[in-house]
Amino acid sequence: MSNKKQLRIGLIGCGFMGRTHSNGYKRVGDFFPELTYQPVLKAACARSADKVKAFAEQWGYESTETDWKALIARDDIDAVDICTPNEFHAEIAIAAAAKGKMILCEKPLSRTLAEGQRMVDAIEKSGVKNTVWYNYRRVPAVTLAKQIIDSGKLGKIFHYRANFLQDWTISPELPQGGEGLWRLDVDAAGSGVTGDLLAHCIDTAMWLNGAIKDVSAMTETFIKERVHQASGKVQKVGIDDACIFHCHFENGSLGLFESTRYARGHKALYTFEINGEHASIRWDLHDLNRLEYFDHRDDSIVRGWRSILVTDGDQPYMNKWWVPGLIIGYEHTFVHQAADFLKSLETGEPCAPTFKNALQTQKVCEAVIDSANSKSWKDTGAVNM
Ligand code: SOE
Repeated sequence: MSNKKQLRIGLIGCGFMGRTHSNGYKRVGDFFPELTYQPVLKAACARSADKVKAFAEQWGYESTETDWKALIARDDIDAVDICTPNEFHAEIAIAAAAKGKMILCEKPLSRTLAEGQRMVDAIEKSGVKNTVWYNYRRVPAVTLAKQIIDSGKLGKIFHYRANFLQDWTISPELPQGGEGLWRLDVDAAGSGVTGDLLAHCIDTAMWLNGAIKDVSAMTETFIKERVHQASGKVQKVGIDDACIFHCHFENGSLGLFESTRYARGHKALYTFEINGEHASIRWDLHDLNRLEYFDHRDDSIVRGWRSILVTDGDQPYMNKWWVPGLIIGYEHTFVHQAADFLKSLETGEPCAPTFKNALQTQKVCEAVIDSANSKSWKDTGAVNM
């Protein structure tokens, strides 16, 4: 009989993200045995009864629901995990907060800033614990980058550069809307690459380098019309297929960000580089265990880019896994976030990024879209948190 406290999870949305989060909950107790809380997979929810049943059997959920309102009404659910398309985040989160449920929400927080603000207001009113799954913060090499920057090793930071490149929407035959393709439908997603991919880059950037003050952006929609899965009709495409923006950070550094789903050959290439007065750092999702580091203060005869394989026990999260030299992957970032959330229940500390943190990212996303539409610089209103 376990003496752990239970965190009874109700997960809504059984797609790709439902799987990543479920895997996080299932693994966390094995690798973080010191935690007082353990997740219990109480209920999974999706509109299709067949789909949710299969999902629950596959991942070990005790029960199923086909209506999220029924799920959040249940007394045996402590925390609601929102893995739905973006269009449902606000409605579910606000209702769940009113019922006093903790909320773990998939990124981006919301489709628009106004929606995100309503979500923040709701969790502040009810005081429920909350977090948003910006999982790349919890790649050990990225967390190490944060520690190195905070230690001051880079000195004054001059430049922040990030890319998130994909190529999966190049075909004009691809419909918009519906399962798997809601990311192409502006009503469901809110925006295209800005909210889906750049949001990750912006979250990491503001975590590592502070608030983004203002932006100048351009967006492009290469395929202007696509068949909509719901109506079967050809409809205007409302999302941005590609977005490039530059910006000023609050700390005086310059930022350059690019994201597209039209970079043939790239499936999910997330990279960033930061250049400081003394040192630089760069990271690449496709080699996620490595952090590249250059320090100008090194002796000139050995000076050069170091490739740090982040697998040692004294590097972030790695004492939880195997032995030095053995690597981990994408799925581990979700285990780490689950662990940090459970830990935050013990300590009473927030589990960042909270809704409030994620709202800062929404502010930048909104300013990016406004800037592109108006062809002008926009202040973001984002603050250091
Ligand atoms: C889109 O293809 C996507 O799955 C994003 O929605 C995720 O957030 C990103 O991590 C990978 O790409």
